[in-house]
Amino acid sequence: MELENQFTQVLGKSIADATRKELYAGLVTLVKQRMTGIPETEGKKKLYYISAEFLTGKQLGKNLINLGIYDEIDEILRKNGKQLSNVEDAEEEPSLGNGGLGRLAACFMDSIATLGMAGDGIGLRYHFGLFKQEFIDHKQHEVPDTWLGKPCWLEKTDVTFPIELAGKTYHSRMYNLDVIGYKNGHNQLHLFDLDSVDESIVHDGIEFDKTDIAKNLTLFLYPDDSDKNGQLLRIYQQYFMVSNAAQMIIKEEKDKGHDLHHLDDYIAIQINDTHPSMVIPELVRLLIKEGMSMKEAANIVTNVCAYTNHTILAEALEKWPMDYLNEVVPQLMPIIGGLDYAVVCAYNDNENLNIISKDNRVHMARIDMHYGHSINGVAALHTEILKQQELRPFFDIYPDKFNNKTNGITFRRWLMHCDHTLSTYIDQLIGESWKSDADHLQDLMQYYNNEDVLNQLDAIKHQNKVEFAAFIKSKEGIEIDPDSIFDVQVKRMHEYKRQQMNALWIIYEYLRIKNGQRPAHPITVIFGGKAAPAYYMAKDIIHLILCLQELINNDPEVSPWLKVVMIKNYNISKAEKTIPAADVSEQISLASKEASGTGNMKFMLNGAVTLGTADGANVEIRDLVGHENIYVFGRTSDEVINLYNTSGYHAHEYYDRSESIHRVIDFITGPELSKIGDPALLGALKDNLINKDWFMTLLDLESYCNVKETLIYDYQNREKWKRMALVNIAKAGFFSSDRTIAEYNRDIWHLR
Ligand code: 26Q
Repeated sequence: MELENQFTQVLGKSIADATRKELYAGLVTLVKQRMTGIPETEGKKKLYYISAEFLTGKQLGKNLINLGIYDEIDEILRKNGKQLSNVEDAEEEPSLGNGGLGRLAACFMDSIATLGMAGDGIGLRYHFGLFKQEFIDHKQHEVPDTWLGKPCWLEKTDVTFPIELAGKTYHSRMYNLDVIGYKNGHNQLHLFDLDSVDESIVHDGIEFDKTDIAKNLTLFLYPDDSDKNGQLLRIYQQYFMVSNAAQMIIKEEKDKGHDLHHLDDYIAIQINDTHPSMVIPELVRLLIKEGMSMKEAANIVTNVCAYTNHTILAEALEKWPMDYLNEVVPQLMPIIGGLDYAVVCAYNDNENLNIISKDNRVHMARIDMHYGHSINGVAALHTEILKQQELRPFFDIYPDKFNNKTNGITFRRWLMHCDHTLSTYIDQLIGESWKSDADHLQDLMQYYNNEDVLNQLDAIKHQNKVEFAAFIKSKEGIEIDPDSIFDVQVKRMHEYKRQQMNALWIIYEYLRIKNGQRPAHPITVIFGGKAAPAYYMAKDIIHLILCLQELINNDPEVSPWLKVVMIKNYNISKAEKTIPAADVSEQISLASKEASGTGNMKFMLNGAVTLGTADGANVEIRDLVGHENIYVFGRTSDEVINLYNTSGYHAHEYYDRSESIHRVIDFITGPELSKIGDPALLGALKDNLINKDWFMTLLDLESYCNVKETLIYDYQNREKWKRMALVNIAKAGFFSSDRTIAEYNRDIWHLR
């Protein structure tokens, strides 16, 4: 009753009379009031998680859950003829991340607060975040995502720091987002911006003048960096972020009366990939200004900073030309030069270790590895590859710095919120302790032979599929059958993730159905994901998928057995609707290329069965569920690495040798698809698959088709499938980000 009164009070009218927008605004106020009442977490030592991306997702539902009032608010709204999920839909989703790395940062913020650690996030307040994806003529188009509406969860503050960019001083502004943990903890996410940024300079989609820093600095996340001005803008953004971070941290420490000479007793900084790496020279610079020697400053910063690597893809390893840094951050260059000089002296000018390479580029990861005390990969296999291959020279000199931290996800959003029914049913079966100690999900194993429980889990999945089908009907205008297998591949579009392999399977299956060979069970293949604006091959893959969607869904001979759906503008809210409805989780990256994956964990937790390669965290999923509860195929990472080292893979040999691969590839430019799509784009894709195929699609295509056929056949064995689903849920506890964060703290941060 007390809560209902508070709600009515903030609304200023009765709940029954309020519109959806009013109810949303009222709940924002109510939640903020409640959060203010929770004291901010304090501790002797504080963590700062610096990241260019925080893909937080919508805040309302998560905050209600973490405050422990979700069910009560749900009930109050229901009583008044309203629906909480409907109110939640009124919130704009902040798109402050690309994908995995940004979402990981958001899950970590949730777990850090929940575990009662003092730990703030630091990032940027992008006005349009990542672009919003539209489809026109079966192609991706990018438009600005205007998420910064009112009411907003971000609180504007009076905090500002002077930031020097290209010799000019700008004044930043800090915005705060409250981070409330699950029934415990209160931290902040600090996002920095410039008041002068001008949204009106954006035109023709996401085009804008890249030279006017005062107006464009924080307009977008990772704007197209294929030209020089784009790259410079990235450097401006990165320095702006870390200079704010460093100044804020030093100010907080001084305010607390801490001795900067013992900074490493009081703070830890986690550097999320190399995007914030300039925080190292910036901190050294500021500590020298405080009167420290270069040597002492570098030592302290090394003890404070730790680096996480998220990828082995060469193109993602940042190496900025010295000229660019000289232009944007001249004040950092003497520091970076000094840090490099010490490395050159210590390691005898070993070119592989130098921060500044002979071609005058600054290797950002190398700054982190020399001047940080920890280097971690994000899954067991990934860390091994870093140690043995990609970062081998650094492992040789700093073996003790390397450690693994297998990624995790917050179960509050990825089960309690996205599948409330399943979550409540699990409570009934094993109690609620799994919500703060995820290993307890194992208790579900006692129901392995319990037909009632297996049927109930299956009924929940079916209901989720029915709701998802309605969602797809309303958003995409496509009718899909909840009794078909929902086979889902949702993630950023990238050649290494091999959405194109899934598309080739679709063609293969289409041709078989046309030939009278039907699959053992009807199947709906669901895609979702954005391509970087300048990544043509990824865009061509989207084009192929959209053309297949058009062709297949409109073919009455094929569509009862096979359908294709590409969800537009895939984001966190859409993930929350999609994942609980999935039967099959497609994790088919080329082995060795996906550092970890975190979508794979979300699907597992929601009772989908993985169809994947032995890559990233899939390996750990297999170890947990056992071979009989996962479908693994394809070459191993060792085999793939060997093929790269020996230049042993030639796609055209597969194309020439296998009649069925030949037919499938040729179909891309055949008459059926040429009528629908753009022959130039389809031709480019086909050409790439035959003559380049850098991520070895054709290498694994046959084994993929074979295992997928087995899977479809197995799906009919309902008892077997229901048990697989149960085992996947029960074994997912390891992938709680609470476990990951506890490990970061135990091995790296030592907060308490
Ligand atoms: C770098 C330089 C220039 C332009 C862009 C970038 C850039 C931007 C974003 C490089 C990388 C990213 C994002 C990487 C990312 O999301 N990696 C994913 O991180 C997840 C969390 O650890 C892993 O699970 C995924 O396997 C990994 O792909």
